[in-house]
Amino acid sequence: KARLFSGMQPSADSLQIGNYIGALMQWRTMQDTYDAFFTVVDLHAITVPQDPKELREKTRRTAAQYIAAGIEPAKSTLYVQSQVPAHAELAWILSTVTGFGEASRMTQFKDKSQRYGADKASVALFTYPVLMAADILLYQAKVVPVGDDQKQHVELTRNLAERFNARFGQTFTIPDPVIQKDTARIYDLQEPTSKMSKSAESQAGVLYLLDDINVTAKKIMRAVTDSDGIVRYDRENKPGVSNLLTIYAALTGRQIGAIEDEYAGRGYGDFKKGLRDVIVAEFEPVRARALELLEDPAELDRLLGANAARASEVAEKTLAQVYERVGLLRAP
Ligand code: AQP
Repeated sequence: KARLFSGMQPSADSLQIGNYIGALMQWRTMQDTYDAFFTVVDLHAITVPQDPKELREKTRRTAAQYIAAGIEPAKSTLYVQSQVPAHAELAWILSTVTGFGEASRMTQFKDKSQRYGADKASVALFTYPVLMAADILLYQAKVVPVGDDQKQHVELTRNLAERFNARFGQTFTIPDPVIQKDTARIYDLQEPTSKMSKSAESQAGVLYLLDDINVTAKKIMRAVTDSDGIVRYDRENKPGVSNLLTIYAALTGRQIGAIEDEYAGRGYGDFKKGLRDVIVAEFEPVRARALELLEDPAELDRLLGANAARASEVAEKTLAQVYERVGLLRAP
């Protein structure tokens, strides 16, 4: 089986529907075909300030949502990044083959550093993509399913792997990003031109997996649309309605055209109610299962620890090879 790697940051109490559609749904099907590693990337989360107690809790909650969404720890390796030290170690080595200029071109850093202010942005936020490259390359992953916002980081990973291989000899597998085209990006319901984010400042336009179902329903009914009243996909001129159509299609597996036809002449109220029912039906079991798992944190921690040990075995092999190639003197 080919290797697959993907991960999410424990940067909020709950994941959002973009994480679910853009990542978890794909992971769920791909875990049958691939030798998959799914990570809660806590080292990435601390690139912006986190409260220590909350971070631990968010890490557990993120892992619980992976499982609740259908990632099976018996099938896939599901672990917490910081429990495998090789991630941080390889990131340092890779940073030595990363150009300052190429790192500066990463648009996520530009977006996020703007959010926090250039002075407050950490060096780690800047080198975030190098750590992500280490995550992927440690496992010799061939396949990396991500939303299209992460495509640039996977491109960088490929470049670093090729450069390292050329300089030090064949070491890393060159990974391919896997992006589901039409549903690659879900937008904020209140600001349908910005990507939906779990750590967004305003939660009004973010559909969280663990939100109370009534809260989710309200957010959908209040989603920004437009004044022409026609359920039609037009990303340019009707970003709100188009985003809702994307979500509808992704969760039901239906074509956008078929959904447009169904709601022809019926107005946004009906359309939103239909979408609300689809989302509530999808979220309810996931939420219930996640909350159930969180009732026994010791058991969850034990499971994650066992999976981290499995991940370490693979990661340590790659790291040992890298240290050897780079010429670091090993203890006898
Ligand atoms: N809006 C989105 N549409 C489609 N896919 C998305 N992803 C995130 N938002 C959307 C995908 O979810 C995975 C998890 O990403 P992450 O946790 O590493 O961080 P992110 O991409 O920055 O996600 P968020 O929710 O926006 O988190 P914060 O607020 O912490 O920055 C990735 O595969 C991503 O593509």
